[in-house]
Amino acid sequence: MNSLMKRYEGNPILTIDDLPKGIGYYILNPGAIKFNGEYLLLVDVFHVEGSICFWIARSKDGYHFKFDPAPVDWPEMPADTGWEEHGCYDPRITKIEDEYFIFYGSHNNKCGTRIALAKTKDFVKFEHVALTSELNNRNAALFPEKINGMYCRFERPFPGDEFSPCYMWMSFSKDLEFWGKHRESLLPRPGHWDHQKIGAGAPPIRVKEGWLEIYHAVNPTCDGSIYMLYAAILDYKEPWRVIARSKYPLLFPEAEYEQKGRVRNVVFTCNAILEDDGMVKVYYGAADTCIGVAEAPLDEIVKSCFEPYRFTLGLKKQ
Ligand code: BMA
Repeated sequence: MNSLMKRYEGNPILTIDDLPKGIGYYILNPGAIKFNGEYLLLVDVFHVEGSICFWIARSKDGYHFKFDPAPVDWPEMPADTGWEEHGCYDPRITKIEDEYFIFYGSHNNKCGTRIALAKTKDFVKFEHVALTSELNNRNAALFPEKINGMYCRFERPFPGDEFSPCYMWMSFSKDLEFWGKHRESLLPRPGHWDHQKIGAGAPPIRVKEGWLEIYHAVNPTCDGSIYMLYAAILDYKEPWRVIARSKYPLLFPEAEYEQKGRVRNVVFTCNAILEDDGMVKVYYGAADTCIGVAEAPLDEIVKSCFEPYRFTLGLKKQ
């Protein structure tokens, strides 16, 4: 395997078989957080009825997880939003003070996806905060600190289909409800695996060099897309400024459970956890079917962003 991150040998750590029989077909792309001494995954479950909703899985050691007996009691979308939610997916959890904010894709079968925000203090009671984007936007990841006095997030507007080029933007908000001051941030890199389509992975992690962003890249092939993970270092005060970027993927779908499933060749993350010993754990959906965890020391991930190129043909030096 060539990926920088090391897969846990017990992967996949969760599959649909860990839920009671008859619940669903696939599980994927969990939000991940440490809460009250437990690792907690907020998992997308594709139910037998066709909708997607969240179930929590818990673990003491970060590797052995057990699902709660029932799905999360997710708040109904308020009628005054005028938006009917048929599924919620790809939750990204950010802790700010004593609250956990969750940006997720709010799906409507007739029109598509918008970014919604929910919050919780205890992972039992969840509250709707706002519907925070127009149509065709997702992959929102909230920074854990304000930037110049404003909440800041990544977002990823897209043209509506799954195949056109698109990339990461940022927007800002005073109240988490209304988002503006949109600006470009990470762009695709010609000549790299991330030359076509990219989006936030995990909410950024504060590092001494600035912010570490683990993002996903989508590479088109004649036979579907390959989803992989990359890293970038962003300026602390002006995070739209890219300081360095990994030259090769942190995680590329090389394992069988990442290459075969509902959507082949996918590793996709929504949260990374920085451990006290300096290891980064990335929980990820594999082939849109099951969940794995991969790890690497933070220092190595950061270092990989600053490494020089080895194969330089036509590559942009960023
Ligand atoms: C993205 C998202 C993810 C999914 C991935 C691969 O566009 O929709 O939820 O895991 O595609 O299918």
